[in-house]
Amino acid sequence: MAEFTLYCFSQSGNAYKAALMLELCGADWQPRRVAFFGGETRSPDYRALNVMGEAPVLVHHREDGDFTLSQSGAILTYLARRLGRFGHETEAEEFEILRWILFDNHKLTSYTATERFMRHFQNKKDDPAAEFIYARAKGAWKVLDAHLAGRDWVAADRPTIADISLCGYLFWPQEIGVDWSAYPAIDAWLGRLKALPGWAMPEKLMPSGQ
Ligand SMILES: N[C@@H](CCC(=O)N[C@@H](CS)C(=O)NCC(=O)O)C(=O)O
Repeated sequence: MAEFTLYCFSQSGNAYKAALMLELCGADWQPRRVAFFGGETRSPDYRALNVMGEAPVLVHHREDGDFTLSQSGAILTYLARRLGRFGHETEAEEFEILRWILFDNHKLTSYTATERFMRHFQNKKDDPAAEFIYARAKGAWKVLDAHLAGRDWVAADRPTIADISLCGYLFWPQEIGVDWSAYPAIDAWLGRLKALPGWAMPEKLMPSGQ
């Protein structure tokens, strides 16, 4: 058995954050497909694994027993500590990383993922709610673009789990309805992420949840 099992599916940018981290670290891990579109996250068995009913869930098979964790931000923080990669070196960096992971979870990923779900999976582009959420996502992209102008990485002089969190949905520009040339700093930063050894698209790392 691999050291880590990740409950995931390829359409999930949140699961991708954890899968990408594992892959970039060269960790010994295996995906466990979540049949998301078949409703698995609503099943009693899944709720017993994660009361929040969400993917991803990481299981670390440790000598002292299995350690189970959900929430991509918590998973990334745990993996950075355990694997010694993409974490902070100073207290200032620790809180800069936390600040951006919180912004990502509250604003950037949440609006981007919801907007993509309505646009791409439900074809609800003209729905007023979808328009509102799209505007909120664009606002978050503008914040990230402004922050990245003149710097290579989000929270330090090297890639950290803040970068890995924020990029979760951004390699699907068509599905989220954006042309990154309008956000040049994000465009360049996504190029730097793609150049990291071990980088791969979500579909290469995880099975489909369809
Ligand atoms: N903040 C959570 C969000 C996780 C999340 O929303 N996952 C989606 C799949 S991308 C999910 O399982 N949603 C099920 C639901 O909301 O009922 C994280 O970062 O892990």
